[in-house]
Amino acid sequence: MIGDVHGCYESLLQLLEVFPSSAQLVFCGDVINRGPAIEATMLLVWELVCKGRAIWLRGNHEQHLINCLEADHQDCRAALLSIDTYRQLGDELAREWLGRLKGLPLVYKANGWIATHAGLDLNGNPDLSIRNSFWEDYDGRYGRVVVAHTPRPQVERHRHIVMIDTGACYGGALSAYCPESDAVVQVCGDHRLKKRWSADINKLKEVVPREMTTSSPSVLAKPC
Ligand SMILES: [Mn+2]
Repeated sequence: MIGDVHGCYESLLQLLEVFPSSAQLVFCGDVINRGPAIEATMLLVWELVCKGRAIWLRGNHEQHLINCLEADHQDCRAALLSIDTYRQLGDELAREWLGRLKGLPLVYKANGWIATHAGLDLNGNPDLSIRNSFWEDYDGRYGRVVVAHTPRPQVERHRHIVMIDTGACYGGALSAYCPESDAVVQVCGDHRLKKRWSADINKLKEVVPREMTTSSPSVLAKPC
């Protein structure tokens, strides 16, 4: 499980170097916005999805971009221009991503634990922005829930909830958490790293397909 990447491409590259190519990854949403290299980050994560190595869950930031791209009135122009991803990609490229973003799942279910961006509502449905009411009321009935969305100084393991976002784009770390082993791996957020994303982005554009052609993510249903 990997917390909010938020365009921190360098951090994600460093984190991925830690894992063997057989590692099965789940991005817990909010891959986009805020950070310095959003398109490169999206392409890198999408490449992993296409190879069957990763699941990219939808976060509130992906949902907001989808909503604004789909709404077809003047108010949304201003909303779109306030979205970092839209400003970095431009209108045409952002709209090219719409189909891929709309295909992102809201929840990932494994054996004894599930993952979603922020939490579950009272009916057990994923809510991409929920905070206190989930933390206070969730009784573990759907298993342990791994969430991101709310940055913490460190990964927090609570009785029924694990919070894995450590604010990579705010000067914190980018964290990965393995629910089976309870292990945490962290790298620095992008603000401390040398930038090499601009050279990588053209290479990524050439090799990353726009549509997902494999059906292999089902292998991720098995715990690692
Ligand atoms: Mn979020």
